[in-house]
Amino acid sequence: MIVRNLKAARNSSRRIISKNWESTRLLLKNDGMGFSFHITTIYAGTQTEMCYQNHLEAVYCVSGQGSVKTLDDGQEYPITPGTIYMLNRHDKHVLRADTELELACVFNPPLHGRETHDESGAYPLEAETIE
Ligand code: 9YT
Repeated sequence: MIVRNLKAARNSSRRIISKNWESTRLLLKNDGMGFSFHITTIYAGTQTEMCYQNHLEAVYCVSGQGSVKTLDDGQEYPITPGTIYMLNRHDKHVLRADTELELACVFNPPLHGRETHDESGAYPLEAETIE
C-alpha cells in the first residue's frame, strides 16, 4: 500500500507552481495505478485556457466558485463545491476562478510529475519523473 499526506507533499518536489495555478501531485505514473491524482489550487481572478489532447481529466471542486466553458460550443458551467467535470473529449476549455478554487484532479494516462502546460494548454506524454 502507498500512503501520502497533502501537507507533506506540498513541502516536496510534488508541488508544481505555474502562473495561474499550483498542483500537488499525490499519485503519479511510477506508482503503477494507471492514473494520477492531484490537488490543484487555481488562483482567484484567473482564466486559464487548456486542451489536454494527450490526456483525459476529471476535476472535482472541493471549494471555491468559478466556471468552466467548452470552446467548441460556448457552453459555460458553474463550478461550486461538489461539482465534477470530465474532459472526456479532450475538450478545449477555459477555467475561470472567481475565488480561489481547490480541485481534486485525476489524469489518464497518469502524469510523470513535472509537467506544466505547453502553448496549447496541454501536457506532453513524456516528462521528468518525481521519485
Ligand atoms: C483544472 C486543471 O486542469 N488545472 C491545471 C492543473 C492540473 N489540474 C494539474 O496539473 O494538476
